[in-house]
Parts: sequence; structure tokens; C-alpha cells
Amino acid sequence: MEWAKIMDQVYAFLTQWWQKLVILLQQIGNGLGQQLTQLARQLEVWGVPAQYSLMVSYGAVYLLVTLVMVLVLWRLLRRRLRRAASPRPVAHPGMPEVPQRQEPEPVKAPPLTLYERMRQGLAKTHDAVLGRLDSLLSGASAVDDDLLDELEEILITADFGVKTTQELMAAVRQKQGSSSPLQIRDLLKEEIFSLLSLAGESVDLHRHCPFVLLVVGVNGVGKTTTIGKLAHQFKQQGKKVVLGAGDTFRAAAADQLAIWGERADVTVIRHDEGADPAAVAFDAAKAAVARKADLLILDTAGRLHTKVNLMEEMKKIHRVLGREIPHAPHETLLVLDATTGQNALVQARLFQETVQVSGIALTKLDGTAKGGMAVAIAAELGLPVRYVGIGEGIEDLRPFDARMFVDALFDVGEDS
Ligand SMILES: Nc1nc2c(ncn2[C@@H]2O[C@H](COP(=O)(O)OP(=O)(O)OP(=O)(O)O)[C@@H](O)[C@H]2O)c(=O)[nH]1
Ligand SMILES: [Mg+2]
Repeated sequence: MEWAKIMDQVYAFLTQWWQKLVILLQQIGNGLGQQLTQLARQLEVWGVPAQYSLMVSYGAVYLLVTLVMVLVLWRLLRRRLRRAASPRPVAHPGMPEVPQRQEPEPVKAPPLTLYERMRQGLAKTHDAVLGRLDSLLSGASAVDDDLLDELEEILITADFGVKTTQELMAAVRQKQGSSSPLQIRDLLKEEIFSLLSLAGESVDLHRHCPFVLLVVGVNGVGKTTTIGKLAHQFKQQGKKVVLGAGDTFRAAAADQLAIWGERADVTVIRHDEGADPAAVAFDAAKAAVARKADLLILDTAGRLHTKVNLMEEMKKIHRVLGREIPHAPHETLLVLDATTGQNALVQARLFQETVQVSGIALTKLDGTAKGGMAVAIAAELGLPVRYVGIGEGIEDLRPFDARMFVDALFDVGEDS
């Protein structure tokens, strides 16, 4: 009894909805029919013969519907193909399905401060000096001759040079008084600082305009790289910089400078391989004046095998530059490679005798435990260390800061 009632209600409900559906379909059909008739009329207006107009409009609708269907199918297919191209981890039989791994967002390291970069660049020297120094001093109960002898040996090993080491040790012996072994470290640090601070001025561009910086040094020490980094730094400070590719010994040298010029976004004046470097100097000086540049940096070849050749070449460049720009070059920067240790000092002396070197750029400090070199150069050559190179990147050249240097060398941070 109950069932018959329910079935009647369901039947009535379905019939009602069926009628509504039929009416809706009729309305759609009528609407479509009207649209088609209108389309056919429009086609007749456009010149389609009356007997074909209805057929053409049906054909157009058919094509439209087919196009929409093809597009929908193509999208579905493409999605499937993409999924197939990035396979999901396969679940082994009997094993639960492996959930897809969510790649963690890469964590961006905060940019390093100047000090941290210097600290990183000096890491090898730091470990060699401070590592040995700390184990020597923390294990000692008093400051005696043996301890001071070992200290001397550590300095020699880190390439402070014999003369500088003796100077430092003489000062330590004189001032040690009743210092404890650990206080000796601070005493040494301050002695190194005072040797360095005698020689650490940076290049002052304001003295001349354009300021001409001639870069010299034997091959492979990092002249061109240093020029690229300098160009970038001065450009960042809003200076107008022109570079001269004075190393005409090989075509690749000018290409290398051109690449740095592009990276730093500065003009590079170059000639062909084998050209006279003085001619490059002449054109570069003219270009720097014409463009009202603040700074001209001239690269040179490091392959002049004899002192006489080097002297002649430099005289010629000096003459040409001085004729175009009063008192140019205003700075002759000698680039030395810290990894060559005491040999760099020998090179520096040769250049000092031949060219009027006015400052030093010490490169590749990052690649060596011989960072003591910087101290030896400052102390023995009487020349200011203007810049230190602490890596191959464009930002890896630092104006030499004696305080930062000794702090980084003696830093007893948690990683040391
Ligand atoms: N790690 C490190 N590498 C450096 C640094 N400065 C330069 N270099 C590398 O030293 C190599 C030689 O550098 P260059 O700039 O071509 O040297 P160069 O004095 O111009 O050499 P020549 O043109 O052949 O006389 C390159 O591979 C540089 O990337 C530095 O501070 N640290
Ligand atoms: Mg070069």
C-alpha cells in the first residue's frame, strides 16, 4: 500500500521533469531554428543563392561545433601527455602509494657583508695562521723562547716574509712584558695592523679628470680581471669609465677586456692583435677626454721578457698619455698574485726599478694560505696596497682596509 503511493509520487515527479525538459529542448530547437533562418537570410544578402543559404548555414554551424569539440579534445589530450611526461613515483605491489614529494622552496641566503666576504676570501690564510697560533698559544703555560720561535715559524709559513717576520717578532719581544700566551695573539695582531696601516690609501679619482690608471704586472696575475672589477665598481659609483685594451700581444686579451667592459657596461677602446700598445693608449686617452670620462684604465701585456723592453714600452705609453692628459698616468697599479708568495715580492722589486709603481693590487687572496704576503708587501716595498682580490666574481675586489684585514685574519668566530 505504502509502496504504491511512493511509486505514484516518483512517477508524477519524473513526468513533470520530463515535460519540462522536452519544453526546454523545444525552446532551444526553436531558438536555433530562428538563428539558422536569420543566418540563411544574411547569407542571401551576401549573395549566396536562396536554395543553398540554409544548407550553408547548417554547414557553418556544423563546422563551428566540430571546431569547438576538437579544441576541447586537444586540451584534454595535452594535459594527459604532460602528466605522462612527468612520471609520478611508482608504488610497488603491496606497498602503499608513494606520496608526491613537495620540493621545498629554495631558501635565499642573505647577502654577505663586506666583512664576511673578506673573511671568506681570507679563510685559507686564517685557518693556517690562526689555527696553528691558537693550538700553540692555548697549550702553552708561559711565553718563552720556544713559543716565540714557533710563532716565528708560523709567520714564515704564512708568507709574511723573513724581513717582515723578524720585524714583527722584534716588536713582540720588545712589548711582551708579562703578557700571557693568549695576550701575545692580540699583541701580534696590533703589530700587523700598524705595519699595514702605514700603507693603505685608496685611489683618489678627484685629483685629476680624467684620472688615468695604468695597470701593470706579469702575465696571469689578474690584471684584466682586476680592471673589469674596478670598472664595475666605479661605474656603480656613478663614474664614467673608459677601458683601453693595451695588451695587444694576443687577440684574446682584448676580447677578454671587451667581455668585462660589457659586464660592467663601460666603453672599451681596442686595436687589432699585434698593434702598438702606445697607439691604443693614445686612442683611449682621446676617447676618455672626448667622452668627458672620470676614469681611464689601461690594460698592458705581461709578456715583456726583458727589463729593457718593459722600460721602453712603458716610457712610450707614459709619453703618449702625458701628451693627451696632463700628468697621466696618475696611478700605476702593479698587480701581484698572492698565490706566488715571496716570488711576488721579487716581481714587485723588478717593476719598481723599471716603472714608477704607485700602488699594489694583490689578487687571489682567496686561493692561498699565503695571505701574509699583503703584510710583507706593505712593509717591505713601502707601497700602498690599494686593492685585494678575493675571488673571480665582479664584486670580488675590495679596497684594502687594514683593520678589516687583520680582524678577518684573527677572527675567532664560531667557524674557526
Ligand atoms: N680566485 C681568484 N682568481 C682570480 C682573481 N683575480 C684574477 N683571477 C683569475 O686569474 C686568472 C688570470 O687573470 P687575468 O685577469 O686574465 O690575468 P692577466 O694578468 O690579465 O693575464 P695576462 O693577460 O695573460 O697577462 C683568471 O682565471 C682570473 O679569473 C682573484 O682575486 N681570485
Ligand atoms: Mg690580461
